[in-house]
Amino acid sequence: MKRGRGRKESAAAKRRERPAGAVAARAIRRLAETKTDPATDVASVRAAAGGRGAGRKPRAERVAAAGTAKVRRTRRIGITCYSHFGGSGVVATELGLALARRGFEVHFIASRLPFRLRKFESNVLFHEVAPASYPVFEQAPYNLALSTKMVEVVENYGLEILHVHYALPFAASAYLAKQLLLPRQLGVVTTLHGTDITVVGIEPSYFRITQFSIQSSDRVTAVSRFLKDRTEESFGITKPIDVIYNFVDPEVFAPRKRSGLRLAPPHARVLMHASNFRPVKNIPTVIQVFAEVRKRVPVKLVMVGDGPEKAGAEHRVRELGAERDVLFLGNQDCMEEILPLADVFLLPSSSESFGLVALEAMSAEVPVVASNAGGLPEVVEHGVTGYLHDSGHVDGFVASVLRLLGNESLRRSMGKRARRVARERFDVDDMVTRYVNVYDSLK
Ligand code: GMT
Repeated sequence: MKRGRGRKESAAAKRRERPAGAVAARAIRRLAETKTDPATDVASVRAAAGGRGAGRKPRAERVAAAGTAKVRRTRRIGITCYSHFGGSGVVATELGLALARRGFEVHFIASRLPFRLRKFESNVLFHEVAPASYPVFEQAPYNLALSTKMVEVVENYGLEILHVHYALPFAASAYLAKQLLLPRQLGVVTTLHGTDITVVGIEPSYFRITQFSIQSSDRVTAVSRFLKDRTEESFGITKPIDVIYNFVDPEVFAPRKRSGLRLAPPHARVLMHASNFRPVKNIPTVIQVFAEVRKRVPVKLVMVGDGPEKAGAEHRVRELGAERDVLFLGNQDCMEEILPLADVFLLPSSSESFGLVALEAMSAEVPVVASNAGGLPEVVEHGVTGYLHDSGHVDGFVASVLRLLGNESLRRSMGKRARRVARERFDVDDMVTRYVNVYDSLK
């Protein structure tokens, strides 16, 4: 590559090193302020944020206290995740935003701006990984460009920790970055999300590298007990794995407000599904359940998301002659506006390590009818916050959906219990505190 072109490209790369959101100057001013604040220590921040040892204050107060409490020195962390639609990217982004509000300096290192990074937050910067292409490459090696970018950001910004979400290939890239940086110490935390363990990680072509990079991470977390157990069984991982559940902000995912938004006429009920339309989501069952329910109750099916199974689902809906009753919304990033419009949320996955969208529905007071696969029973309690059935048990799903749609007081009371459980067991502040504890244990 010619020198002149290299210089031009590195200028372009510098422009990509930008704080997320538009108001870069404000972010930089805030960064400068936090960096020089010598006053107190991390424990007081944790206590202010409602961590262990802190009296349980109202959430708004806890967040405000966490945001204003002073830290001895700013902690700098890199977060790598998939930026496209998907639960692991949502968790990584919401965690990063919450850490920034607690005074961390957060550096997202990814192929593009994570889709949920849609609000401006000072202390949050974004570094784009752009692998150079070359005619010899069959595919540009993203993993290597990622390791290189990780090294660069750690060195330039003094990061102490890299937290990667989804083992493949991010834990391997972080391992390589750590080796390249020696003797400098860098903590690598890997969060396992689902198919990195249950589907793709166990493929013979990835098994050994997945196993090695999990075992080599300094700390490993999994989003459910199911996923922790499965990781230990499938990969023989011997190092401790902390279970930190996914979380939801109940102030964001809240019950339906009186608004003009509507997905169905007043006499019809709304059955909703949202996913990335991959085979594990069991999309044919969603359509089958809807078709059966529709024979008995006026109902609209709202399908949110996109993926390989969507075309087949659209085809099946046309075969049923039900186009007018099914709305395929495609990918949407304002799920907090859409989920509360559902009467029942349906998630019949054949494999699901957690089911973040089910939790978001619960937080919005929508009862969930789901499969009992993987970690879903840790989120949805059968007969309390929704109903669980084997993923192939169409009649069970139909009966549960009809029971809820036919009894408004049952539907409402289950919805309320679902929201209470979401608040009490999966609160964002509690889970973020648990991640901070993991970072603290690296010292
Ligand atoms: O593992 C995947 O399929 C991708 C991943 C994602 O990015 O959406 O989904 C997993 O992680 C989510 C966040 O932790 C979990 O809520 C999903 O249950 C999990 N998906 C599966 O296990 C199929």
